[in-house]
Amino acid sequence: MKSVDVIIVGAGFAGLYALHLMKQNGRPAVVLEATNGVGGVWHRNRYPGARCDTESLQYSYSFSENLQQEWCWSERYAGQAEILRYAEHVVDRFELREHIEFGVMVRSARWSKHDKRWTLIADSGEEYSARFVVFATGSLTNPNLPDIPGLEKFEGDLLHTAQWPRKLEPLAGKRVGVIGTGSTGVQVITELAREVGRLTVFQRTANYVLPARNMPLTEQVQQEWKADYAERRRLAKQMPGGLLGDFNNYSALSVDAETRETEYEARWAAGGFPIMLAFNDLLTSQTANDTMAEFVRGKIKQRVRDPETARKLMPTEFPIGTKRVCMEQGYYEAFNQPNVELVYLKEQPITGAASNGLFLGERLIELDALVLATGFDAITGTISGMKIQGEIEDDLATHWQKGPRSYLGLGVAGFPNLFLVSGPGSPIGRSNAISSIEQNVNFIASLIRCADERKSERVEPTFEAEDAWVKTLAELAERTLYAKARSWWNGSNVPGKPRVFMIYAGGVPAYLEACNDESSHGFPNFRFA
Ligand code: NA7
Repeated sequence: MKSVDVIIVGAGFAGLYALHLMKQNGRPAVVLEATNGVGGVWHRNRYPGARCDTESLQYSYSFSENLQQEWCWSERYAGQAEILRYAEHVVDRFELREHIEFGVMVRSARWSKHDKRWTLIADSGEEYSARFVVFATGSLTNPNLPDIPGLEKFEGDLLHTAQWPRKLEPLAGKRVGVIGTGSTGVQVITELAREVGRLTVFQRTANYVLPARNMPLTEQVQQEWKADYAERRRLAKQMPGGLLGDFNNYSALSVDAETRETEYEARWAAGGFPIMLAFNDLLTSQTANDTMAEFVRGKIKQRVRDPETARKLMPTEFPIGTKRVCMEQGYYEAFNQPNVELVYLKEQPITGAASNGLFLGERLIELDALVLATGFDAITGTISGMKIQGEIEDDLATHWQKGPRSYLGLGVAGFPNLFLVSGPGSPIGRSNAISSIEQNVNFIASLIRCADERKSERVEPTFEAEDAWVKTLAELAERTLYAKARSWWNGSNVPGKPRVFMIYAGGVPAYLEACNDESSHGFPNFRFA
């Protein structure tokens, strides 16, 4: 049995930074990674068009000023291959590779009260022992698959976007179907529309899809950022989503319709998430939200030529921003092409599959390939898929059966010396993922250091702190419109999953304050023993 101080599960951006920090702190650590490469979500999601929807100058590590200065991003939003190169560069630059074991799928973890250690067991039966375990398993890892009757009969290529094969016969000229119109679907549809013979898009719910306005990053822009990177990072932490943007801290209803329109137009033209910062009540007031939703519907109407297709593409079922808005570059124009057809599943449901396509009632849509852009059993799916047994009777999945429980999204009462990076209860999904990861990992590292200083063999949040945090999360979510959407943020995208808003909705500054309060007061809501 391999024995170390810290086991980190997952070699995505969270796992890599956790490893770097443990190494820097002189703590023997190993990363166990299920796949054969680093980069997590960027290793798995190799579908055509895969690209980050957060700007690359912000979607990057800040822990090393040298790294920030050296690395040059080529575009405003980096594509999958470039992000993967960045992850590889970090691994080499900080000499992490020798501490990563690839192809190790962790199946279970058991805490020994007697030894005060965790034992992790991999698929292969191999065992690993550690004092601390850090689950850096990502929030978008386990694919969510649609339940289509007879899908096993389909003989074409069946491809989930998060399990895209390295080698695939080109789809150019073929008949391809895509199910799903979330961020992934939007990207893959736009890309495939250019090359396939016939593309059928199966849409269950129309989404708000906003212009990304991707472009090459000029030397000048990069230099401006690099000249005061630290200050920009500091300011970003003061923004609700941890991303720089011009935030109007007043109501959409406090200005007249013309002013609102001008504001939306300017932000539409600039592209990116900052459109959601146009007013401070877009996610709390239905009336305010309606003003922006209507603006976006108007844009869709202008861009899609066929009125019937435009109608189907116009989102009406949930308030804008209550599930992650999607970023596009030519998405709506794809539907003006003669080779692209939109099927609105609420009007024409898929009734079954055949060896050569999908049935919509009597009609068979013949397909050579079917792309499932159907998202993830997000945030909790990967962790709940493992059998994690702490000190309480229930294993972690059972403990979370009615909805996840954690303190700060970082630890779970009854599971000593176990930490989560970007776990349920953290701002993941509503924040800059990499900044959140760095902050979470820094917190965990200082907690471990504190446990050592106090000569504690175990540390975990108290049950009271966990209860209070779960209550806070629910109260914060209740003040928003988030419950109105089906999304991976509240688990409602996966049939049977409890519908609980799993993300801290109080904004990044308030979350950071809660974490900083905790650490600056010596972690009063953690039990050291
Ligand atoms: P999302 O955002 O969860 O989107 C999944 C899409 O798949 C969405 O349009 C779903 O429709 C659709 N879906 C899911 N299950 C089905 C079934 N059974 N039938 C038809 N359609 C279905 O996942 P993504 O991968 O696009 O994005 C995840 C995150 O990655 C994103 O938020 C960014 O942070 C990056 P629905 O809307 O539920 O009706």
